Amino acid sequence: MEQVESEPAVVVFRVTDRSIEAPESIPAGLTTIRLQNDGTVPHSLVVFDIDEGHTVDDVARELTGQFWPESWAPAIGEVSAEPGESNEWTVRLEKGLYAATDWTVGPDQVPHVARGVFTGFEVTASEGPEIAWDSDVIEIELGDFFFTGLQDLPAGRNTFRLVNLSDEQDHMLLFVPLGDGQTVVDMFGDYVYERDGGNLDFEPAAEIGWIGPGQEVEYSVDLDPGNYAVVCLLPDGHPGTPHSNLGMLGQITVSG
Ligand SMILES: [Cu+2]
Repeated sequence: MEQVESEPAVVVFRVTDRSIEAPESIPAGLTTIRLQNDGTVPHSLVVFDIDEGHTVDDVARELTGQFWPESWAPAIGEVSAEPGESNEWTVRLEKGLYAATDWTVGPDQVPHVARGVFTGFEVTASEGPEIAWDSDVIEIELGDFFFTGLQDLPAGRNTFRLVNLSDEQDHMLLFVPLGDGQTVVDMFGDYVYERDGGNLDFEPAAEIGWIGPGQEVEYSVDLDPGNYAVVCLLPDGHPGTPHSNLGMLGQITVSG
């Protein structure tokens, strides 16, 4: 199909503490998925692309925590946002069924899913021309267990397109500020996975969310000058060794 240079369509997912409001039907194509957090606590939004033969209810039934081993519904991205704020990523939606949720746990330790923060939507065939990916981006490949294309960056907004080359592993990238003289090995060399309950024991400056096997996504992140650890902390199995311990760790300098 012929491709045109144009901004992707933006679809807003309005997340409250008890619901997600979003269109029930979205045309296929390159789409910016925007989380608008209208709740009172931080929320994340993750979207699953459901294979034919499965339903939105199947996802609801199988979704028991912030891990997702089901290969019939890969995650196609995740963002988080503070109350009153928004965050977004871009992905090419194909015709079919999708589910969207906040699978994290609230400050009261209750999973947001249990309160109804879950929805399904259908992507329908598109009539219009196909919008091309932005060509002016930093390309990063994620594999088992490495990433390519990581580089020092200018301060401010940088846009990445990430491809997960794996057949079975989910991947993500965190940018975590390093202290004076600290290295990524000091911080994550023997990291022990402590994210159960949604709690991190460090403060990431930016997060490029959950990317299922074979998926391609585009994220923009804002970074201040400094040195950063760049890691994937998803586990190899559950429980399992963090991917950072298997090779998915790097270090970059952001210059102002
Ligand atoms: Cu990974």
